[in-house]
Amino acid sequence: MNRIIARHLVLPAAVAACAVLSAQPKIHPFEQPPRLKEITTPPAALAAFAGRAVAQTCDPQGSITRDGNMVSVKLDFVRANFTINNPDPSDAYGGEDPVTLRSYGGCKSGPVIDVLPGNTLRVELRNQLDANDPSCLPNPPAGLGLNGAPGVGCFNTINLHTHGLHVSPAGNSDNVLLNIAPQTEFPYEINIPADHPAGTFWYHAHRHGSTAVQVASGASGILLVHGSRRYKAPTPSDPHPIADIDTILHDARGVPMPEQLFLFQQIAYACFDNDPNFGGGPWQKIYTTAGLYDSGSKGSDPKGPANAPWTCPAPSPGNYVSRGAVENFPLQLDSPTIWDTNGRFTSVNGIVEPTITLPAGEIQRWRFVHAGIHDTINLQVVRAAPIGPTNLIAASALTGNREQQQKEVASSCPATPQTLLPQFEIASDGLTRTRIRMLSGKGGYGSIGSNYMQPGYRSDILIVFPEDGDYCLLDQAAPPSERANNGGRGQGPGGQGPSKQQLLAYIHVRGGHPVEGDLETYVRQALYDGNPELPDSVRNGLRSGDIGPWAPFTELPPPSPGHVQRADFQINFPANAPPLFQINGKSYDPSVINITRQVNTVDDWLLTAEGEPHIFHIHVNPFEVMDVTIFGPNGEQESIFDAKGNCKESMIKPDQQGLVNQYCDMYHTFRDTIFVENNYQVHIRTRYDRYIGEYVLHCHILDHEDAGMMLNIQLVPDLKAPGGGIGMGAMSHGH
Ligand SMILES: [Cu+2]
Repeated sequence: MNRIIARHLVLPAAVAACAVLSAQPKIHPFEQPPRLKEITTPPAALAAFAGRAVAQTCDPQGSITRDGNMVSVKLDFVRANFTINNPDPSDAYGGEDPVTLRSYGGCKSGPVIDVLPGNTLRVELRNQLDANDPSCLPNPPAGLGLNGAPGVGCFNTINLHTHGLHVSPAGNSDNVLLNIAPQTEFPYEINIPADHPAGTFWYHAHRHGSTAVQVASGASGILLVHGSRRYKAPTPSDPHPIADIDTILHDARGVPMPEQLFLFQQIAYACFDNDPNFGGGPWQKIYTTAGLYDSGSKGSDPKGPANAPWTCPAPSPGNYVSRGAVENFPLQLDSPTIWDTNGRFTSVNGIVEPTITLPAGEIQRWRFVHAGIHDTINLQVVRAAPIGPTNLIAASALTGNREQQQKEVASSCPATPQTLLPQFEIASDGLTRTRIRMLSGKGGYGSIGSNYMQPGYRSDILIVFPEDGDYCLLDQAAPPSERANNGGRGQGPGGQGPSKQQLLAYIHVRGGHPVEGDLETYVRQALYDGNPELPDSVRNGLRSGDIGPWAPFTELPPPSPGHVQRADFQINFPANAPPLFQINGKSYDPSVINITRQVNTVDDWLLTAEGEPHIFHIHVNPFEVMDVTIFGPNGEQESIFDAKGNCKESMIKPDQQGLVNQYCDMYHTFRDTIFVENNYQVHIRTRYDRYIGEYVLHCHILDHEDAGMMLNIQLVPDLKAPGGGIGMGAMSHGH
């Protein structure tokens, strides 16, 4: 590791000369998220993952024990002290901001949990937070809660949601209606069915009212279901045998493609002035470059503290600056533009702008998880300008706050059709696609090389770097006219981004072997060459991008007539009252079942959003994206897709990141989370497979969810039977 650092620390003279404030930029090597200590030897199917020695600088609190199909995880939920690197040279802490955050396991990212289909995942969740929780009082102090949005608060009460897993939502399983109070332990038991698809999933806090505060603190981790089911030929009785993409991602000798995990977090820490003489209690005043930001200064002055980057001044006698924390919902989370203005960086496995080093010519599997709460990440991989005046990317040496870095990023990481590196997406939301989707700068519809990720999304890509050089992993900014929040009507600020460019990681490609020619052909040929045991027709399919045999789902049957549900997302602004965050005209009421459906039936859903875009997520079952339509000039609906399922050329603008583009290549794919843009209608279909119980659908902009944008849905065995098939029809629960 030291050698890598030394090699890239050679700074061009221009940088060295102006780097007065910080002696030299500190390089932060890319790290995988931490893994828990394995008490037992993992089974062979996991040895390459769970058993491997991954460089990690944080040992999470807890452990994993495996006994046959039983996987027992001990996991502590704690308030942990650590630092988050800050590239701003004026940072008072020398580039390492001290923070105190709620965390699964005590590290910046939750530990990775590796499981197999058929495993029973037991999680002994120990909530070690302080039982004295002022945010849980009936009338919490001003900032700790959200006036008018009942339920926001109890930031020390948690639970555990396994996002994307097809498991029971009831009892001790993936039940987000549970409240695990501080100083209690709870045994989760999640039965992952033997026919569960392998893929990239994640877990996060989901207790209504504290979800956003906790996830914005980093309370999330990656959950991988690894699969070893090899391709089987279809038969009349089993026309689509289950097979895992994991089994074909290797070379001809069986050496697996190296795999990297990317947990993107948007940790919204602020340093507060916690003057004990201030009557309103702690967590009311945030330090910014424009003075203190509090509920009284939450105005619209563009130069005021409400719109200034947050800072962490050094403590001194007479000032009571806190460590970085996420404690104040209205100030830190409840604004569509706060992630733009607060100056914080999207981190990768807890590290801001880490440096990845890898060889040319090596095909790697990168698993992306968007664990942020709020803002779009528009992922691009871009070849750095080879001879910049400063060559900051080569030196891993960008300094400055986000604002200051933007100019450098734009010149060092120019995104053009020539510089964009293709991403070959093999799975979206953890579920293997039927065809490899190429995101590239070269030709074709939607081909702007961008991988739009909304909070909750996952994307698995294959990537290969053709030659030595320096590259940028970018969250690319969209021009104002194409920002999600604009709604196509020229209104509003650029909330829910991506409105400001950010470098997510430096990529240094050194050694290996250069790739001549077309990367798509190279990747497809590698899959062909790596799997000589497959039947010729299937193997030839790989050479044309067909990975259908490893996709877990085939087309859903149409629903019975009348099986149409709606989810209309809307923020309503009543006079003289706080805004109401609603779905279908209702804010969340934990005591009400909003929708009751029968298990093993199929529904179509129509998703819409008004005013600003929202993100639909439903638990337990994935859905199939049937269509996306847009209002035509006369109010009629027009599909964005042509007859083949490709985005219509007339709908997209070449070389730009139009809003339509993020839906291109979603036609008839399966997902569990989807962006719902203003003026669009998203048509999805889902089968309520296997599991009964109560669970939720909600906006995955998590401050919206906490503020009320969530519904309860109940699945029952039989809608026509007494009690929906649950209990005795005439059963009385009273006395
Ligand atoms: Cu929303």
